[in-house]
Formats: sequence, C-alpha cells, structure tokens
Amino acid sequence: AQYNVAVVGAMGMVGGEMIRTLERRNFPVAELRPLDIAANAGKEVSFRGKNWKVQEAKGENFEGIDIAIFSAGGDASLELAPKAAERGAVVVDNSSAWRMDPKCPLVVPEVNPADLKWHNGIIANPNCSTIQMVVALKPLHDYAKIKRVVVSTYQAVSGAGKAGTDSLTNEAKSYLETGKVQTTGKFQYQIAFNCIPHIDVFQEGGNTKEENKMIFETCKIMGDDSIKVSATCVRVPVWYGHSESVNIETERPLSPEKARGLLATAPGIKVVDEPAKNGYPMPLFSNDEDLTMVGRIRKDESIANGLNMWVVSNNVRKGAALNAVQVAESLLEQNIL
Ligand code: 11C
Repeated sequence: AQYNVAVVGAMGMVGGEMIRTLERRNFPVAELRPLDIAANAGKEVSFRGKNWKVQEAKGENFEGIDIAIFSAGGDASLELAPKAAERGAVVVDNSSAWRMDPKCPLVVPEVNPADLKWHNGIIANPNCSTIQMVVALKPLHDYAKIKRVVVSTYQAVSGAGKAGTDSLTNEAKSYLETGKVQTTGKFQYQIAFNCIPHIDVFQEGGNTKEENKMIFETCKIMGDDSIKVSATCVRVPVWYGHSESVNIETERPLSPEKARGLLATAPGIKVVDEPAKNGYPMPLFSNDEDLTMVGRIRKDESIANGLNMWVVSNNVRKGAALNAVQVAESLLEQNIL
C-alpha cells in the first residue's frame, strides 16, 4: 500500500530533513503534500527526483491525507493538528504542544512502540535531547531499574533552527573578519566561543522549559513515573549534534561491561567506547549518523550503583525528523494507521 503524506513546515530545517528521510528510507508515499505558511505557497520541494508544490498549511489542505508529519512550531500544531486529525489523517507532531496531553502517546519507537496502539489521531514526537537519552536509558532500565538520572546537555545551535546555525556562523565570521563578535540576537548572548545555560524559557522553581521537558517526557516515554531526573541544558557553539553527560543510579548492580553489552545489542545505538584509541562519541561524528552513540561508559564510584556515560546524537535526524518518520513506519508495521 502507498500513503498520502503531508509534511507541515516543509520549508523549515526539520521539514526539509523529514522529506529527505522519507525518501532515504523509501517510505511508501503515493502523494507528498508539502505544507507551509501562505508566503511559501507555490514554492517547490524536490522528492524522488520530482518537484512538489508547497501549499498553504490550512484545514482543507489535509483532505485525503493519511499521515501528516508536523514541524511547524507549537502554535501551528495546536491549531492545525486537530483539523488534520478530523479529516482522517494521523498526525505525528514534532512540537512540544501535545507531548504531555494524556490523550496523545509520546513515542520513541525503540522504547515504547506499543503506546502507538492507543493513539487518537495525534502522536507527539519528543524533544531532541530527551529522545537520545531514553534510547540509551531503556536497555539499562530494563535490566537494572534506573532510580535517578543526572544529565547535563551540550546542545547544538541547530536545535534553534536555521536562525541558530546562522547565528553561530555569522558571529564566528565577524570575529575572524573584524576581531569583534557581532551578535545576532537569536540567542540571549553571543554563542560563538561561549556556552549558554539557558534553552527555552525559565519556569517556576528555576528550571528552564527544556530541562522540564527532559524530566517529564522521560517518565512518560519510559512508562515509569518513579524515575527521578535532574537536568541542566546548555547551548554550545556546535552546529549539529547534541551531547549529554548522563549519570544514572540503578536499583540493581550494573557493571560498565554489562552496560556496554546491553547497549551494543539495543536498537538504534552504536557503542563508541575505546578510550585507549581515543574512541568516544562526538557531535563531529553525528552528521551522517542515524544511530545514537554511547561511550565513556564507566562506574560512578561515588555511589553504590552508579554509572556514567556520554551520549551523542544527530538532533535534526534522531532528535526530530528521523524519529517522526520511524513513528510513521511503526504505525504501518503495527497496522494501526
Ligand atoms: C533545542 N531541544 O535544542 C530544542 C529544540 O521542544 O521541540 C526542540 C524544542 C522542542 O533548542
């Protein structure tokens, strides 16, 4: 069977990656319908060697669509996802708008594919930094039960879209050309040659919304509210690839050797852990990579059952576009479209 697929936000960075991912993974697309803001209607995107016209993202343009993959921001999703679902499309939404809605499954196919079974037309794609962490946590949790996670992130500027990558490029360029950094205003401060411990907005209690996403989304995806998560999210001057220092405390003992073995056979993971050869994951290696890379796996000697690891993934692929397409693939595999 072949399906009519809409990509909402088709002209954006993640939307473009979604279209490339559908092509790369040979998703059974009959019609591709790129949707975007009215100002972009009439432009064209290329898919399977053919140009497809962008249409305005509005209710009636979801007519006849089987799957609608959204990456158009929270406001557009809040307004348009129900309109798409009403017309019979199953929505996979990459924004934060529906993630904590109890009626919407929040899914990483390597972790909780069965949650897709109770969808009501809108499925949420988690935050990029959460996705790569839960892919690595799941096999360890199944074996040793994770009690607590302390994570610090090193997040690429592409998490903030094209304006984010342009900021880093332009600021670095201005320094090399003039000796001064001309800031662009996309981030709160200069991002070139700097780190900013502030992603998304501050919330009551002092966490940022990005940190709270890691806390709440992790429990929902893992289906276990007992997992305690403490997160600090930091923007770093890297174009693509989020990195995370992840410390876990488990109920049962878990040696680094056992963890390495569990991770090596878990879906969606590549263990890169050969310190003697300077072998560890880095964002530099994530450009063309679909897998989440895990390395620096070692015991945390400060507690009884503690483990440290370093997790790196391509935030635009697994953190967004790829996970959304994998959700669509899982719907087909489970015959629940
Ligand atoms: C960032 N994680 O790196 C964000 C981008 O909730 O989907 C994704 C925001 C979200 O800036």
